Amino acid sequence: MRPLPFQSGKTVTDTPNLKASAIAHANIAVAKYWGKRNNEINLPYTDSIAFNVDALVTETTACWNDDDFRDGLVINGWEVPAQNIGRLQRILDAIRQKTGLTQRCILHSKNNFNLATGLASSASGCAAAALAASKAAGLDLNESELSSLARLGSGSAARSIPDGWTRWHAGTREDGSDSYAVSIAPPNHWPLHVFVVQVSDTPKSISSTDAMRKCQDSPFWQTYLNETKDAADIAQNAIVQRDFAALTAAMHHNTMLLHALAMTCQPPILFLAPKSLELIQHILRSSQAMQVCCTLDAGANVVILCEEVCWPFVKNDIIALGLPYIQTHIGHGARLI
Ligand code: 2P0
Repeated sequence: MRPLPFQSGKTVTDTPNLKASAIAHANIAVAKYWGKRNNEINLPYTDSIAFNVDALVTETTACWNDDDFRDGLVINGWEVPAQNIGRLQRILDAIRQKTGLTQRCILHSKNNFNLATGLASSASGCAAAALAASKAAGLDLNESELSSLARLGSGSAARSIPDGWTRWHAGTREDGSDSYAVSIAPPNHWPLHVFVVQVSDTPKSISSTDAMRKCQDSPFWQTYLNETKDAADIAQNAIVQRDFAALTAAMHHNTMLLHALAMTCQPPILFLAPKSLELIQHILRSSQAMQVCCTLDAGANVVILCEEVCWPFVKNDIIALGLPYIQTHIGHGARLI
């Protein structure tokens, strides 16, 4: 990456028209999305369930203009090389196709958390980009259309569009028009505390996209698919009924299935770090006595959910391990600012 200014020397403030800004939150899956029936437009095999994380935010300004000869992305003040913006390109191309716009789009994005450490920065990034760029292009998409648009950039971004707890319907159509996320409960439905524990700040050694592809060659792939086919229904019931024991069982089983599957790839994919395991062991022990559970996505960082009365104990466990953390709540969906 190289520093600003962008190649034309212009900043987005030079072209005030066709401009909009949006924010979106990262989301963490309770029932995971893992494996694609279509790699080009990110269509999953199974439905997934997630919650938005209030404290993990991407803010993006999109500006369409005639001055740049190609689309561009600037993250936290650094220009991303053109060859690395393929995900966003799919979103922007879809907007051009819908609107007939011929202009290029420059996106300026700010994350308040580390990129590519398994904390779903591509989800919040693509969701904020889809909302800002479509609005700036004059489109007024409904929630499911926006969720589908965000999905083109990164599958999990579909779930950062709706509010609170979300379900991404895998859909069955080839064109993906029925593959989008909806809210199953607002953020205040269940006042749980969320701890995002930073076990590692080093980028992942493999992207989720590549890891998913490799997992389909594991000897346990079919077993994984069979075992997870009802995971979204089970997780949704637990959330709707605010049944913490059921949520714990669903989340722990789904997390371990994914990580066990990854370990059975050749060569093995190990997302966990020693500190992740240490913290998981603490949480598994604690979960026998209080309402606390945890999950990891495709990285070493651990995300913990607990009931209001438990958070001081959970916090002490994390502090005892000397790990940095963010304490937060279930977050809202993407919105214009
Ligand atoms: C999830 N993950 O449900 C699962 C669990 C990681 C582990 O969705 O290839 O970055 O861009 O569609 O969305 C991460 O996958 O992958 C992810 P692409 P994405 O949250």
